[in-house]
Amino acid sequence: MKIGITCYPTYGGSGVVATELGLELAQRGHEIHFISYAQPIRLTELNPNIHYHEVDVSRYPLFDYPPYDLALATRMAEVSELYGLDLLHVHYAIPHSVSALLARQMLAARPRGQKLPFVTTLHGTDITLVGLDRSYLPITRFSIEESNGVTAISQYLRDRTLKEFDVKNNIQVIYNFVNCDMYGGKQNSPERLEYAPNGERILVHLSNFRPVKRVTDTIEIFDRVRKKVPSRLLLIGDGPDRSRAEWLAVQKGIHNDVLFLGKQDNIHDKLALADVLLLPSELESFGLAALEGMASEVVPIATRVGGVPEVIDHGKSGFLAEVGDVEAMAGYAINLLSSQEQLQSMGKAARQVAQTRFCTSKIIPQYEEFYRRVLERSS
Ligand code: GMT
Repeated sequence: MKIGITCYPTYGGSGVVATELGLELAQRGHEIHFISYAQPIRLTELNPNIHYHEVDVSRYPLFDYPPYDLALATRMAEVSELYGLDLLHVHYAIPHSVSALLARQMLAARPRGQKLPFVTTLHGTDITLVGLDRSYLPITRFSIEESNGVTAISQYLRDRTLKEFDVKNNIQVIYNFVNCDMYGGKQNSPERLEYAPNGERILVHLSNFRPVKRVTDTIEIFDRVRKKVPSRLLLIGDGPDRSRAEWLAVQKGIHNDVLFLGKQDNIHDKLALADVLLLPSELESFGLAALEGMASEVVPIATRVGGVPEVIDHGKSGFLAEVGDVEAMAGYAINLLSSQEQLQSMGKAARQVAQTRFCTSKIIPQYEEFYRRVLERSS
């Protein structure tokens, strides 16, 4: 199939999922065309089946808000016509789904009347936050209803979309996935010594440092853990709450053991160094970071929110606590990090879950099958 993929190219789970999906599909012989305003951060691999089309948003003094969604729709239609795309797959409803709808209409109105069905994948805040804003809700609902196929990355997100948007579509749950060959089990990498020179335990947090991630809770948890277990905290990513977290670490006098690594390309290498992953978010529709940790035998300690319980089985493949309960999360980490045996067996159980339920080999065929059904219905 020839598939156009649109996503936010910056640091964020939906862009990561979209890019990894494109890479996996390209490896399976599909022709993939990424259409976005910048090259997706994880699109580093060269592959003859992968094309990238940049959307140029022209600026004009009259435009206080340059109309990206219109430029995107135009590029989607143009690329689809030039390369004969079979369908578009947009990740994150706002505004991508609306642009895809416009592109479909533009092509249908041409003399040759090219069909361009589109699939929308809902990722989380497009529904739970942004989509519920009154200024976006009606158009988001409309573009979801107009989609030729809709998927959600967890049962939680599907149910919430049906309830709060009252859409009539069938929404299929296709879980996020991880490449279990790339994210591997533990090795005693010499790099670990660079971060933990005295054999300390390593905790890790990976996010876009937005308020919903509660990054300062990771500092609070780590502060408690560090008092009981010699350890260090690696923070991967960047975003609005980074300086608050840095300040808190300084105020607590633990900043020498809290390492802010910023945005990283090879997440799998860094995750493989850690023992425990902290994900104390206010809300996660899935929690991709937890899954990437699990595939790397890193035990996740997360909040019992949204779709996270669909990924982490409390007490078996990780631990869950209530939002803000830093005492409980620290307690789980201290117990786990104090027992090498439990740490190892739980790390292996976590990887086992990633392998059996969320591996690319399981999930990518579900997308292929979904596309086939959309194409059949639209032909
Ligand atoms: O809202 C965000 O955190 C951004 C969003 C994204 O586009 O990166 O994340 C959502 O999609 C991820 C990938 O499917 C999920 O793993 C995250 O749980 C989800 N975030 C939220 O629901 C808050």
